Amino acid sequence: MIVGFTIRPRSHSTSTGRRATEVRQRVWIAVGADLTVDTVTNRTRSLLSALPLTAVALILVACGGASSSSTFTLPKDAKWEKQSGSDVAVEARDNVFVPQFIEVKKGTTVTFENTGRNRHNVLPDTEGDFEDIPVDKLDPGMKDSRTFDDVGEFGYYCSLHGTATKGMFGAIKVTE
Ligand SMILES: [Cu+2]
Repeated sequence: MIVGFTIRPRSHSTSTGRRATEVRQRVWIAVGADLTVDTVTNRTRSLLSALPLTAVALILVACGGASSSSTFTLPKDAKWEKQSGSDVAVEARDNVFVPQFIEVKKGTTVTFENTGRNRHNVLPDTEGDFEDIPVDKLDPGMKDSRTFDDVGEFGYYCSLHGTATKGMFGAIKVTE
């Protein structure tokens, strides 16, 4: 259930000595337990006021876990191509990514460069795995980079010339 309550801090003086106007903060917290506002004791109240931060932390942990467990199924006969260095390049040609399936170390920056004549973009298979590179940032001759700090396998594709599994697509395997 959802519990809403109001924190009303005691009036206090500001550094200029004027009385600060009372600030009302309304905090809504979703809790599993069947709490009602009447049963919220002072102690529970202070516990609850600490909750939003905890909730945010938990959400962040959950998101981090999701991206690091990303996997990608290599097409039959395809292999990961190991790349060395902290900066590696992937060309967006007409209409294929080269090299298509790369393996890099955590923290590597991958630069996508449009060396073709067509417009291309780079979209992760799983939204949010890394930030999209939109078409207007990857016109012919342009390049844009993304840094991969999480271990996992991140598939991507150009939505103009492919899908996550066909045509203009590729993947980046990030290892420790
Ligand atoms: Cu394309």
